[in-house]
Amino acid sequence: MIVATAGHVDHGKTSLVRALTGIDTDRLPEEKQRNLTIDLGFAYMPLAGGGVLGFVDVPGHERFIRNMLCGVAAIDFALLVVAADDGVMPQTREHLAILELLGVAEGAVAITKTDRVDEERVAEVAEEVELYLDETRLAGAPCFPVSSVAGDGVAALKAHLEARSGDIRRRAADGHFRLAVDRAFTVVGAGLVVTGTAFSGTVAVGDQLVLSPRRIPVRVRGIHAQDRKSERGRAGERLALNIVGQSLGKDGVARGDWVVEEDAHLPARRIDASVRVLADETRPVAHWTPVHVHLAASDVTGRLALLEARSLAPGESGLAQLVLDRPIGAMHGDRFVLRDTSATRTIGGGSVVDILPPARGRARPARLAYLKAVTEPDAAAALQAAIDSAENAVDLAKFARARNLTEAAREKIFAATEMVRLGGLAPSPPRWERLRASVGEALAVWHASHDDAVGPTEANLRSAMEKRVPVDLLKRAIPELDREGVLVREGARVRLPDHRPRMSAADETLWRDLESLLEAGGTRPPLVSEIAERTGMDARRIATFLGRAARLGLVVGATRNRYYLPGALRGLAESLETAAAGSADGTVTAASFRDAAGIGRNLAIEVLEYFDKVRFTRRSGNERKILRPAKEVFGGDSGPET
Ligand SMILES: Nc1nc2c(ncn2[C@@H]2O[C@H](COP(=O)(O)OP(=O)(O)O)[C@@H](O)[C@H]2O)c(=O)[nH]1
Ligand SMILES: [Mg+2]
Repeated sequence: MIVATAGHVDHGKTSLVRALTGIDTDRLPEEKQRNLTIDLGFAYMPLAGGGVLGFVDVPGHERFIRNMLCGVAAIDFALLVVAADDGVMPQTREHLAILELLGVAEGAVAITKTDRVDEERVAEVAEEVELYLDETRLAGAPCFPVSSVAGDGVAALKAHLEARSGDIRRRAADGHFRLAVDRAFTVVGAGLVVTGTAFSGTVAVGDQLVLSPRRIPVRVRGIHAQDRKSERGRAGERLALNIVGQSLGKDGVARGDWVVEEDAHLPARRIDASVRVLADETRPVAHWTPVHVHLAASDVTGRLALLEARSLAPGESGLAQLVLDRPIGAMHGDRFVLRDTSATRTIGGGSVVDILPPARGRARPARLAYLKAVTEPDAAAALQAAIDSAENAVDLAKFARARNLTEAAREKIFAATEMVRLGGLAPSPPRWERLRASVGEALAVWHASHDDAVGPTEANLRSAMEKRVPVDLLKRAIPELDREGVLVREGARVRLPDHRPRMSAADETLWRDLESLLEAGGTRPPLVSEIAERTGMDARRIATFLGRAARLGLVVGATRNRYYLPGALRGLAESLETAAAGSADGTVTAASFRDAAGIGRNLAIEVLEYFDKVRFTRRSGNERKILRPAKEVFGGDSGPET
């Protein structure tokens, strides 16, 4: 368990940590000289049960709130320190507000300096603190009167912390490993060491990680977990990682960086979040207000884009996008605090909802519906809600990445979700039904007005649909609709399964003549020019007609000058498969194909080039390899589009 102190400057936080652990956390010379905590201090207390209690001692002075924010970013337990003589002071309240914004729900109160006042005063301060706590998650936290000087009450507080460390549920170690760096220094003989709290996942010596957001690869050479040498570390622990990396400069790492698993490296400059304005702010917060965003150990400036209203009144919450001046590491569920740009006041805070917003339309109704759905903390429930409320479909990969879900976790959640999976896109079953029906309707309407054509292209189909479907959704839906028998794909076109294009009477007559010529030619059909010679017709007219016939799926144009009946081409493809089967390594040469097909060398080469073009085969040197079965490329009752 990690305990952080909180409270006004000079109220005895550092003294109390020393009384509990024997460690003076004010280690900087300036801190000693001024008798004032400036930066975070760390102390560890071994527990009887074998565990270790970690303490983060934070500065109370308002000038160093930035450091305080870094210290309390990922703690399990807050120790609110209030001096019995002073009572509640400005940073008592501000720290409490920050703990509340960060969602800290476990804690205790220490009323310090009891040696300076009488019992009545202690009770009075305890009551005052209790009132403030009442409106927070820390309501009802136990109160311990202590004197760090005389030692009174310290043992009782210590016993309470020991007891609590056993029953506070450890941060779940799922997700990819993420460590928020709060210090970096060089140790003689070891090299670079970074310290921080692990937000998620686990780490082991030897792991390859990246320093984010700059994406510098590093390797873990050694680990200290809760101040003890260890082979591994996990979420919720304070870790010191000895890291090495090729492109790791000496002063390459700073507070605010992350050390993460590659998959958790997702620097974000625009972060969608749910934001709450502190109730004691005096004015509403307007759209596009400049802010300091404190998230984990990072502190970055940016703007607050409100998504639901023009402003948020004190005490109000709403969806917003943090538009940052530089990218930071963040994941769904990370908490943050907002301060004003002169960094003198805490305005509010909130939690990250999504780190992969669309390039445009951040406040579109469909987007807001998605954000509202995925605000839900439970990933499975969030996904189901997002799919159920989606106008179209949910991008599964984006959902999973923004929530730092591992491969195993995502598959488990996906399997339990009611949805239709079209690759990475998932509409709800009812949405899928509607999409299927509207594709069917659009095709029927299209066929009715284009009865001489095979069917519309995807783009034609999309514009024919009453309600425009997103391009990527339609693209992924078509293969599935083909599988389900709703439509048939013919090259770039689609049609209803029972649709047969009709020809004009003139074309019908022409077709009867040409079809018999092509049929007679078999695997060696006559060239367009030869057909023209034989029939005495204009070559251009024949070429135009055959082009039309190709769109109807009656013929396939292997070149501009030669058209095959689909069956003839399928026959040639099967000959090629035979030739391939007969060779040791499954490849085909022009000669082996020529022999198997019984056609001339030049024609064989022409056909092979066509096969390459439609990706039935791939050429490398003198050989060709089959990429997919002939049945898949040339199967069905009409040939493919060329
Ligand atoms: N009499 C008395 N003085 C205390 C006690 N705790 C802290 N102090 C004094 O209060 C001053 C501030 O204490 P410190 O621990 O630095 O406060 P912090 O700023 O909250 O960390 C120091 O001079 C301490 O010696 C206490 O329990 N009794
Ligand atoms: Mg201090």
